Amino acid sequence: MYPFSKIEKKWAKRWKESGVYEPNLKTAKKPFYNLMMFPYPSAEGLHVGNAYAFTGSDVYGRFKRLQGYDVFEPIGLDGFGIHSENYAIKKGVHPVKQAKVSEKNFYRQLQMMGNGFAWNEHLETYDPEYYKWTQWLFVQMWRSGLAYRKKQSVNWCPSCKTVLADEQVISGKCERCGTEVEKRELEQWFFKITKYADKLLKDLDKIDWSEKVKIAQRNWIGKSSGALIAFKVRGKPQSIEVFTTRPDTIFGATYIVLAPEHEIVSGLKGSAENIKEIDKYISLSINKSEEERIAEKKEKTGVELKGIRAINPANGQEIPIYIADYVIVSYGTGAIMAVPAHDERDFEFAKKFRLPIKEVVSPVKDETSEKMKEAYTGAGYLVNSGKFSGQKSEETKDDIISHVGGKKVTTYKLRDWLISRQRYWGPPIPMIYCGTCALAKKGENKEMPGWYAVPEADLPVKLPMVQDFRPTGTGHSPLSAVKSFYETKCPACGSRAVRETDVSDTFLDSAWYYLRYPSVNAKNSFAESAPAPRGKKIELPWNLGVTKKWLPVDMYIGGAEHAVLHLLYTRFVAMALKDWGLMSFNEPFKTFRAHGLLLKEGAKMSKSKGNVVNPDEYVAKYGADTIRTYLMFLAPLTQGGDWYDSGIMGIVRFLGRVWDIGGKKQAKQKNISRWMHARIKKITEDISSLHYNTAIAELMIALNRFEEEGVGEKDWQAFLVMLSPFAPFIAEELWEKSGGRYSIHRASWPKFNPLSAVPEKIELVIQINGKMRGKLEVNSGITENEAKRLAMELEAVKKQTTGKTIRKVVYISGKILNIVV
Ligand code: ANZ
Ligand code: ZN
Repeated sequence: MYPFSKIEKKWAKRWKESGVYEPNLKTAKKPFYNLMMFPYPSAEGLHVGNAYAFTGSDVYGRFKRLQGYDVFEPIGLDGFGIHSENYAIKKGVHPVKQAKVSEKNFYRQLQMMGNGFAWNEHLETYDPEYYKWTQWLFVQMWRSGLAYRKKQSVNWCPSCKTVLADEQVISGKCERCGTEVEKRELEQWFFKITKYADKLLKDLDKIDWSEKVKIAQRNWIGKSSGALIAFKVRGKPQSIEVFTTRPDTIFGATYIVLAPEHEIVSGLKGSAENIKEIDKYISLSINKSEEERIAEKKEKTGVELKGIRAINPANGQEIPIYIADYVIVSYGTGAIMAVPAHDERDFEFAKKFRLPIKEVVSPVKDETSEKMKEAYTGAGYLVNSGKFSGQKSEETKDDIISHVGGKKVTTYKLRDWLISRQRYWGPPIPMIYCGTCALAKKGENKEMPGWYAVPEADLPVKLPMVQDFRPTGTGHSPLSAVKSFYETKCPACGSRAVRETDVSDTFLDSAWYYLRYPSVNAKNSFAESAPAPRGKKIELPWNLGVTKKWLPVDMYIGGAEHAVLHLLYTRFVAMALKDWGLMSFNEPFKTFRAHGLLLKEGAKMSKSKGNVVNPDEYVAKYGADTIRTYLMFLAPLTQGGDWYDSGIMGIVRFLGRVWDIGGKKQAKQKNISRWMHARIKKITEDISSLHYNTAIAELMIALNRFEEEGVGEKDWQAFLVMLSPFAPFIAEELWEKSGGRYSIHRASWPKFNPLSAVPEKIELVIQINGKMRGKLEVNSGITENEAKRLAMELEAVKKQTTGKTIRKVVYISGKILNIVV
């Protein structure tokens, strides 16, 4: 093996000293902001999955730099929050102390991987200089009416002992620790992300993001257009309002279903004949999680309100009323008109409870089915629908809504962002509650008397050092036991007041970090137009000139698992900042690509399986260049890859051969060869589309040829430049040897002439046992396998090889293929 460890040390030092990766943030001519999701230290060190993602992003940044862009590739740590705190608890170390250890270790590893980071602009979310602005952001949300406090049934993780936002509950479990989430009735802080539901949805069409992430966001926002329709209750003053997306099916509504928690139930059940049965059903179902209740496989359950009937407003028919837990109280109105003929859930329920299934939409005009075997959920022609029969279902929706006196509405699945956490390791929510003002009904927001934001000038509200930092489980943060922290004065009347003791969600820290990087070392700007205090000039967390130059982010790479978490929150915050006049764009990331998952021999890496690859160990053994190239060679970046220890040797040999050729003297050469133009074209296209694996394969083909035929200096230097995004250290070393000017990472990407890049044709001689049996005209870049495949198709070869075993195939690149039988 070549002396990688000496080379890697040497160049890492030189790069840092000469600032090759530090663009001039004020004067850069062609800015390109290349960002990767910053890591959260929730473990001993960098996971090889992080190394994979970061290398993938770094290759792109290096490619752009070589193409003449001023690339800015910053890095930091998302070190505040539950993930880091949970790790500290597990280790039995105070999070303040653990943060220092993690920071050192993560930064060492990130440097070791050879990424072209602009280290001068690093940031850590637990730095008071940073979280001062996270708190500032909270204050602006409050002043603009986007932050509010409300008592509500919320998600509670009994293990993390805190509430969670809906986005942080994955299949009913805590996103951080996997514990089953419970419901608790608590007063909490929320951000009104729902105000932006429509914009968040519409603007998806304007951004170049991985399609699967866009789809996930669309589904999460869950816009649906439907109607509210009232069903009278027979002989009672009440009526039941349902939400439906299919008003066209109303003639087929054969019963009503209420969610067990629906408020009308308490008023109605008194007149039912089976109160006991109803109460029993309700108490059983309200303890189930939503996830469990709407699971498709689950058998439908429910109970009828016996003796009570609703009236279908379309045809005056009396229909029964049920309570069933497949209807969710928080969606729509918490009540539905059930149309078993055209809705799968209703169909199943009707079968079980022997309720009438009445067909009202038929795929064929004027035809009805004998007996329905399953719900027909498509569009078609109305049947059994009074004067509407015969019309197209899609076209009658509006007419039917007005016929029954309904109202058109749009609903969203998206809920407001629950932002408070009953934990220690986060930015204290910068709010103060004054009891005196509350009694006098005074405050900054009429609906929440007594509440005041901490004035901007008093930020940050520093997180105090608290020995007993562990979550309490009482619904209050550990800060609620720290008198010296929470006792304060009312900013309005000066009376004794208390601070909010919850901290904010980690995802608020990461919702704006990309804005801060370019301004870490610049002077902040002032702006007139923040939400308030009106008319005052307020300081911003960033410099407007620098922000304008560098943002929005040009390329963002990260995990798809953040689709409806970080990637949604960030867009919301950007839209709010834009509306406040503090930013000139709505969308933070022009292009986003989700990288795939890195597996270990087909399996997901996990501590419990003991199959986690530690990048340190491998870099020490093979060097960062080899590990980087190996990772990128696995598959296209967006697909992920499968790590096999045995696969590394292929790259070890490849770079070893590169090293050997680099040690030889290159022949004089004036221009890049025609053959090389074709390689350059392919590699340029492959890297642009994140198909790094095939770009590397192309470099391997080139190396084969160099070994067989020698290489001129121009071709060799072009090769090194194209290798440098993957293997930056060895490329720099060999570049220097070849007489290149420091640094290769500021050199120019080789240009290809599209005409020259047309593959050259060559003549390949096909031999059997050393005897010529034919000739093939092929592209000069042909691989051995491809040549073999074509040769086997030749009649002469077929004749000579049928019935015989092929012992070996000798391929002399671009010249001879000899088959030994
Ligand atoms: C009658 C109907 C007939 C419906 C039909 C569907 C098909 P999306 O598209 O997800 O918005 N629904 C309404 N509120 C509900 C709740 N709280 N819990 C469970 N289901 C609820 O779904 C809207 C449809 O889901 C609504 O339209 C309603 O059923 C049901 F052939 O009304 B539909
Ligand atoms: Zn948890």
